[in-house]
Amino acid sequence: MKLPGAKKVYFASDQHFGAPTAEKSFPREQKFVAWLDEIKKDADALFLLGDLFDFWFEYKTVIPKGFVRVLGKLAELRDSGIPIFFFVGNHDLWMYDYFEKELNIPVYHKPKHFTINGKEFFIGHGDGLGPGDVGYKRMKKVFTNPFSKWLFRWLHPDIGVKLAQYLSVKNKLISGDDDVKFLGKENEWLYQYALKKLETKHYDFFVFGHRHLPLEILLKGDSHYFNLGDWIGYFSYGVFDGTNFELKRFNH
Ligand SMILES: [Mn+2]
Repeated sequence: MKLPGAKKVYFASDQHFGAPTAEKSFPREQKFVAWLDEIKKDADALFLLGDLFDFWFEYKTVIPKGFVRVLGKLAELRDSGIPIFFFVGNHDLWMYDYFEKELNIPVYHKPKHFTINGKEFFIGHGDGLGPGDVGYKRMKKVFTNPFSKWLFRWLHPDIGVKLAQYLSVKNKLISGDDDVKFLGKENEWLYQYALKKLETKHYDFFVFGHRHLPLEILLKGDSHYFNLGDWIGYFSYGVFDGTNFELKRFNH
């Protein structure tokens, strides 16, 4: 996809709204809404790279309660003409067409190549890419299996959503092993993944979330891998000004 004239493009991921409880998540949601208000002034596009919700599941006619402020603010930005792109994370992969129909925001289930102002971007949440993460990859097969999704859909939402919240917050089953310590770039799966990807095609920027750790790593030549961090402890985001990509933190 091409965004030729985009000179101020924002990226954020891993807000995990709803966790650990709705009450505790609320100040983070307010902070994120304040950030959206801020970027509304000059954003040419906004990329949300997944795990916006700690758990999200769309039934045919029902969505989970809550998140009204962030959904409303996204609607406001979108309605004002700012393109928004959503990549699902491992916590909100059960998205269907609600964002597309209600908010006019396309939802991507796989990483995608974008050309923005002449720069080549490879963008995604980042879960399950590269070597390792074996436990999570096994769980992802269960989560995305049509039969298990069908079974879950027929559980009453009061039970299903409670169960999923339990599995996410208490059990960490949805996350897999999310170790937020930096263990050197050689041990970063997404670094290895990006390096491999560069062997077949040139990209200027690989932008992922999932890691909950803001990272800027030089790959090869002038190709970089950026990880957006999160909105739990870092309140970090990425901004592309048409030439350079930079990680920043929102201090409100
Ligand atoms: Mn996450």
